[in-house]
Order: sequence, then C-alpha cells, then structure tokens
Amino acid sequence: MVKHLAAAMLLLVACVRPLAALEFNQGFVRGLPPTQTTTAAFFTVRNSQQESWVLNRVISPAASRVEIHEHVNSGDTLQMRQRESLTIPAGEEVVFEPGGLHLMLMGLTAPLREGDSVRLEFHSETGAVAEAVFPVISVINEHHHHRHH
Ligand SMILES: [Cu+2]
Repeated sequence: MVKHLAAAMLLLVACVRPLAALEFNQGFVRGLPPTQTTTAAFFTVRNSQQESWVLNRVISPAASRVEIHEHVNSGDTLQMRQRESLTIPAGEEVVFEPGGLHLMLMGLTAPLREGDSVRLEFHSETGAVAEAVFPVISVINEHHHHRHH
C-alpha cells in the first residue's frame, strides 16, 4: 500500500512539475524571412534525473510539425537525417547546435520575428512532458553561429 502511494506521488510530481526533469539553456529559434515556413531550434538540454530521458516527440503551437534532426556526413556532403527518438542520459547534457542536432520546425503557423518566443513541448516515451520557451533570434544577429563545412 505504501509502495503504491509512493508511486502515485511520483506520478503526480512528474505531471505537476515537468520542468524539473529537463533543464534547457541557451535556447533560441532561428528567425528567417517571412517567406520561409521551416526553421530550426537550438539549445542545450540537461537531464538532472537518475534515469535517462528518451525524447520521442516534440510539438509546438508555432509549427504544424517538429522533427528531431541531426547532420550526418555522407561522403563529402552534410545531410540532415530525422531521428525517431533521442536519449538524454541521466545526469548528462545534450547539445543541439547548428551543424549538429537540431529541432526542425516545419509548417510555421506564423512568421517568426525577433522578439517573438516559441513554446515547445518535449514528450518522453514514458509520457513525461517538459516545456521550454525559446526566444526568436533573427539570422541577422546570428552570423557568428554559422559554421562552414
Ligand atoms: Cu533539419
């Protein structure tokens, strides 16, 4: 009985305080010209839990679809590949950055401008949800992030 209660309380904590599970830093969404309907989000995410966090779905009111992408070298070209899931190991940090892992926001519901913010919901395979709000940073202010391959 006590065991069941403990499990129920854990579940409650997970539902009420999803932000405690994952910690997001340096997040931003790339602001592009209004003609663009696809953009990307970059951030670092830390899993401060004792268990790994398997991210398998991201949704946002700003886009009709959000995909987890990574860049892979195939021959001498750099290609984007979609990932079905991404494991954030216990106590570790995963970096989403230009040229590496990123979130692809597709079918933007409205143009994103500098000063806007984008809310993202991160769903784990166990049903946990973490939320993050990232500012939109226009490409004009972003030139120092660019990498050349
Ligand atoms: Cu991509």
